[in-house]
Amino acid sequence: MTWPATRMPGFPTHPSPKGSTLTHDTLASLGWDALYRTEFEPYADVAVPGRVVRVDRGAADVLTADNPVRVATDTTDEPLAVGDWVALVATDDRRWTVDTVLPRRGAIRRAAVTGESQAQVVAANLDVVLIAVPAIPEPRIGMVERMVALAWDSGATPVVVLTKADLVSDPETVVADLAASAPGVDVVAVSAATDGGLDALAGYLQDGRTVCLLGRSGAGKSTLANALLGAEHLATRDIRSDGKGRHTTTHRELVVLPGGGCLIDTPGLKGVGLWLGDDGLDRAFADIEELVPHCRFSDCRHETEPGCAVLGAIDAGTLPERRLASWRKLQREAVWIAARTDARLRAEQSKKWRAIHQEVRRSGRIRP
Ligand SMILES: Nc1nc2c(ncn2[C@@H]2O[C@H](COP(=O)(O)OP(=O)(O)OP(=O)(O)O)[C@@H](O)[C@H]2O)c(=O)[nH]1
Ligand SMILES: [Mg+2]
Ligand SMILES: [Zn+2]
Repeated sequence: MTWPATRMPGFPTHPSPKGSTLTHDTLASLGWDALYRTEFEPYADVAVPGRVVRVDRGAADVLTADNPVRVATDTTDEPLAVGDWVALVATDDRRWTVDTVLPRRGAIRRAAVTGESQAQVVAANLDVVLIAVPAIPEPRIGMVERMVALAWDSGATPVVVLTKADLVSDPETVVADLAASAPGVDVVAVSAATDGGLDALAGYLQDGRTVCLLGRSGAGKSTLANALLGAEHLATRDIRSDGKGRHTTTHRELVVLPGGGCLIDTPGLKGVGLWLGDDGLDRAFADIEELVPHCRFSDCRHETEPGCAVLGAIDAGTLPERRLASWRKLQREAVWIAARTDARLRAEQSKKWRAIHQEVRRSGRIRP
């Protein structure tokens, strides 16, 4: 590993392409593997591969095998996301631009904001999502369930991290509550204040792996990231200011950990407007999904039907009623988000076609 753990100010803007002698070891530490190499093959003659570590308005920082570089992004068709693998080409004025974004293996996405049909990508190509849940105030289970679903949806493995464990006398109880709401998901208690539990995270942070921190504002994400970095690299909330409703972290950033692995810190998520797909929901509610095939009727709605295995488990006390309520709520939300996105997509398409028809009528032909 040759990359410094912190971002260097004043990046050189021009790495020297070395063609076939690229030090793929450095890229491997960032997660570059045989499949990416194959996907990059068509560009290999003219381009160098790199990983996006930070995106600003109009520009992004990209790590390449040689140098970190800053690239203009106003030429890319699709907005870049932190974690993207890109092919960079040199321009005439000896700068670099993004030629293509290699296919994303998965991403954390936020549902479309007003006027857009496309989901916004929070971070791409993740192996693990650490869901930061502070011990105080008392965890909101619904939010945790939602983030677990979101993480599964991204193709990554979620891990629930109880942060600020030093603030409660019985973190084990909170861990048990969280575990009940996240079946099949590891739950780890940590304290950045005492460094307690940090070694339990080491197993997830390995060379070549990408780990993303997710959680509401003030959950302790950047503090945890700094503890893992062993440096005060990321800004954290001042302990003296009450900081209510304020986001300390304002941009997403990928940092390379000294012990190996890439860590992405993100600004606090409010939870609403997160993109939810069916796959993520099915996995986050695996305890309910397992029961469904045992319902007497294949179209059981788990409401009043006789022989319903889900209601049976609630009666027997093996499934908390709250889980069924959460599942219903998030399913409704997923349906709503999908419908809204479809409607926007249709509206945009019909607008495009109207414009084309007008153009055809005016000029008698379709412009190339
Ligand atoms: N007691 C205690 N306080 C902590 C711990 N970790 C973080 N904090 C405090 O929690 C506050 C918020 O921490 P941040 O790391 O800035 O939170 P964040 O999740 O990055 O917040 P945003 O960037 O706004 O999303 C700070 O005042 C930290 O000092 C911990 O392990 N124990
Ligand atoms: Mg932060
Ligand atoms: Zn049923």
